[in-house]
Amino acid sequence: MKLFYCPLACSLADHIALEEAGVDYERERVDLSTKITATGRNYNELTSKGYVPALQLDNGEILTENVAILDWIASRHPKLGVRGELGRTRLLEALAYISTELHRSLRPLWHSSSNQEMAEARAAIQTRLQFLSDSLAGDYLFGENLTAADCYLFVMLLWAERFDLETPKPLVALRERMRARPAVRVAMAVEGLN
Ligand SMILES: N[C@@H](CCC(=O)N[C@@H](CS)C(=O)NCC(=O)O)C(=O)O
Repeated sequence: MKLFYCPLACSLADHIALEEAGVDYERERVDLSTKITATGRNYNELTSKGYVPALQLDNGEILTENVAILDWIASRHPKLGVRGELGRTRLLEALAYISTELHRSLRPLWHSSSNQEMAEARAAIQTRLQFLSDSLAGDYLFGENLTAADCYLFVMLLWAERFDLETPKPLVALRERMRARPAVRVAMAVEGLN
């Protein structure tokens, strides 16, 4: 299996989840400006979506979308999932929220946007971070154990830090807790982020 990633992109969430799962996998960097991978492949031929992450399974199939990839990893490595009858649904609920509400809101900060777009984005992000902070069930989103949703949230918190966004204290603590985890340190070191 091979993860296609770009440093500090949202694919870091999947990178961390694979490290946390302790699986054997390869990774290949993608230059998003040229769409050429580290081995010289045309990334658009791998996925016409042209964005990271993509996870190539051992049978050659390509998975895309953070929600799907993180859910796939958690389904195979239940320590990254949520326990209980509604566990998978709750995990998907959190992944969908992070993807569609938070990740999406952060986009204007990465691209040249008007002052008004920036201000609206910052306000939306603050509301959504507060919601997530209020829903923390312990050290992590679902309690004392890290799940695939925390991997995704962590990347959004790194971006919030990068753009100097006001972040509720419990989420700052979660970010630092995550940053100290050996698997996170490995993924970040590979991406040149330490
Ligand atoms: N819907 C996709 C969006 C992924 C996405 O936004 N990837 C960004 C990096 S965080 C990217 O590769 N952008 C480059 C591009 O779109 O050309 C998902 O949730 O996985």
